[in-house]
Amino acid sequence: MPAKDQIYSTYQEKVEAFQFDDAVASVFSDMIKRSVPGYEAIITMIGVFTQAHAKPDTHCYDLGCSLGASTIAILANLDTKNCQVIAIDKSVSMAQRCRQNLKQVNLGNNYTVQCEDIREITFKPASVIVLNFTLQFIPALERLPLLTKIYNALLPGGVLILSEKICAENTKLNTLQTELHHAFKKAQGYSDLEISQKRSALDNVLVPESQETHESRLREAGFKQSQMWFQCLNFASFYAVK
Ligand code: GEK
Repeated sequence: MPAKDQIYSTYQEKVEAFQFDDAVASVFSDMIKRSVPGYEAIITMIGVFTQAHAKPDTHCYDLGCSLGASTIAILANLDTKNCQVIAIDKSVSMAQRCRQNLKQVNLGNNYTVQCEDIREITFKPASVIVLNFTLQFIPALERLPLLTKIYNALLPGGVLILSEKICAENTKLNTLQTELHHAFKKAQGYSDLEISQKRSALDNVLVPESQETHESRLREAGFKQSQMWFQCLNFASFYAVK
């Protein structure tokens, strides 16, 4: 059983900006499952996309890997020979815990876990690149340069899976989706206090954008084909093929 997320359960005089520190890393598996509707379905599908797109003598990237849930889905579904999986997270606590988790699941040794900023890495030729709820933490102006680097790193037929919290351009729909997301969190056992304190902590840290913004940026980065293949309330995942 993963440790229960109780980080925002007691009243905080001043809620600090959200950080991926050790307190968060130690409960992250529980936190993300109870906060992101459809998270587990997306992880399963990352395995399916990997089976369809991973090619021999290439690399698969999990950018912003946290505890390695997507990395594990990739490794468990690699039928291809000589395909190296690279999991990257800039949080020291996340990268360390990810290494421990990967050792435990014992899915071979064709992977590395790197503690780095994904904006600064040099990509190797790739067939699968996963950004599962990570782009939303990158400053808005740095998102296109990162997606362009990703497009350039992908080989023809390679895939980017991009999952994000999104906002609706229609204000009424946006309010409704936000309310329903909070209702989802309450149904997962979070209190009103936890929901509102976490929301304050994420303000200006997690910056969501609309479906339209994501799709036009994917085009600008070079992707001619992309599709929003998943949506549950204000959480979505896109599939873009080079
Ligand atoms: C999952 N993908 O379970 N460079 C590297 N890592 C970063 C950067 C950056 N510039 N910015 C943020 N991160 C995972 C979940 S969580 C999503 C991803 C969430 C890392 C950050 O440290 C954190 O571990 C992760 O991106 C985002 O499938 O918390 O909503």
